[in-house]
Amino acid sequence: YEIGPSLMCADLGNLERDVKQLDAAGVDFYHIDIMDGSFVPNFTLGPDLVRSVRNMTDRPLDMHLMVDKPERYVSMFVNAGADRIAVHAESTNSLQGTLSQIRRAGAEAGVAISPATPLEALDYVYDVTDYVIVMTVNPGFAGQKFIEPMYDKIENLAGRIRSRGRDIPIEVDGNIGAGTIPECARRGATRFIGGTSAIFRQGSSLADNVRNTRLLFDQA
Ligand code: S6P
Ligand code: MG
Repeated sequence: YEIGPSLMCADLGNLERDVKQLDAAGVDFYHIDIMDGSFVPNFTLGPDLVRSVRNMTDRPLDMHLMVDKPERYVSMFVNAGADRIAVHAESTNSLQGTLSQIRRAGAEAGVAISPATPLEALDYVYDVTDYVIVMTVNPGFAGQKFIEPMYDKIENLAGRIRSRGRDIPIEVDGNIGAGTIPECARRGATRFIGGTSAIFRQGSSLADNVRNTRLLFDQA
């Protein structure tokens, strides 16, 4: 199991301090949310911040593009230092082409699917998909509540991947914490995004939060 903090939940005024502490605590990767105020009604981070984070850590940078027509920005984020780029199935008319474009640019290609999007959206792109992000909240904001039917969706997706004989990690994003991690893991998720519900919980240190989050994997 892997854990990746969601940097939109970090203290952006002290980002380097947070990243150093998280590196020392042994996180596996960093999740960076990109929003365009159109695909989702919010704004977050951008390529300049990705470039700064690239200079702070060697861990993989896992981009989550919540933007319309993400094919316009693939090279921008690869040049900024992204290792993995996930685009929303709902955000592009050319999902197959965009995933291929990400791979050609030298990054791993991910598909993110919003809660109401059926798994059939993935049917014809498994061969160009390196990982899937199952959104367990509606994209746009931190601090939301887990959408319960997503447990079945994770399990269903894990079965589809297995029946195709593929090894495609399932990443879960949204209210991932003590109340949801063990069940997500039991259903087949292997990568966990830690936001305000886990890594950035108030009242304890980042190191303690990372340690406590990892302990949850033992309950799976
Ligand atoms: C939401 C975004 C996520 C959030 C994460 C925050 O649109 O894609 O990556 O940063 O959900 O975690 P939490 O625990 O506050 O939901
Ligand atoms: Mg995200």
